[in-house]
Amino acid sequence: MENSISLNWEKELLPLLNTDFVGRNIHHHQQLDSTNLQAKRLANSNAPEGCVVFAEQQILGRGRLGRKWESPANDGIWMSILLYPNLSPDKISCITLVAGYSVCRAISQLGLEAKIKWPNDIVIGSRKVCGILTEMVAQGQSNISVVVGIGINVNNDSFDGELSDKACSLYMESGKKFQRIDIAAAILNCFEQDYNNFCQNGFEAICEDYNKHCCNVGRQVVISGTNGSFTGKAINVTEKGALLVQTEQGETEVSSGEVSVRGMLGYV
Ligand code: BT5
Repeated sequence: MENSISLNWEKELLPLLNTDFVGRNIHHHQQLDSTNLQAKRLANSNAPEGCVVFAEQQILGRGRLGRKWESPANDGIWMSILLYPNLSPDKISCITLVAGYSVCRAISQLGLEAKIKWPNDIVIGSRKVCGILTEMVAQGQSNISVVVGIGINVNNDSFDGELSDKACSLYMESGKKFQRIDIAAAILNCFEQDYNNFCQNGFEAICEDYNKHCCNVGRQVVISGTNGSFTGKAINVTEKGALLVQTEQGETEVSSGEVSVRGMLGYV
């Protein structure tokens, strides 16, 4: 079993990376408010692109729309990647999808059947194992930094309260405890590949494979956004990263901003 307190993340993680820039600069903390907040602070001090912030525990772990992300000590990977993309704002929202795809690929390499729940969750079966929160920081007129926050439950034994039937960990799904550093390295390696591919060739470069890994495709879904909710059948995720939904009124494209998607009968 790993002794997470004594792990020297920088020393152990670097040899596992095959990246050029992602994870080449590592900040590891025992406790933070939120790795996303810390990465934003680093953006303001011009930290290098690809630097990654890890925390053993987050006190103010955040989800979208002010929701809370449970980040107990030592059981999960709570990390944020800092990027300085040279992309238009509509493309920047696809970075969440790219990161979800990378996490899904990395978990699949462990032999577990992870799926992407568009736009920002990774599930195993019908439970959430990972959530992604991408945030933008504007610096001046033209400089934009993006922080990709990834929370993945690794060695948790169980979850309480509202998460008890909604969340899972890699351990709960496989019966195996994992070295978090190996999983973090696999995610960062996949992410750099996918992110470079996306920046050079657009979301269309991964779209077909993304759809194969997306659990919403072909299902009845409830879409909830700031303007209320509607139901329909998810047809696919388009080359622009939107969810194409068949409703009684016809087809509509839902963009990945602040929407939540649920199944008709439950979370997936
Ligand atoms: C997310 O939001 O799923 C984005 C989560 C991002 C977390 C990472 S950890 C590193 C970085 N630093 C941060 O502060 N955040 C990022 P959303 O789609 O809004 O889902 C939030 C919902 O997921 C909550 O309302 C709960 O229902 C559920 N949830 C909370 N903690 C969970 C956990 N540990 N595992 C599974 N589900 C959880």
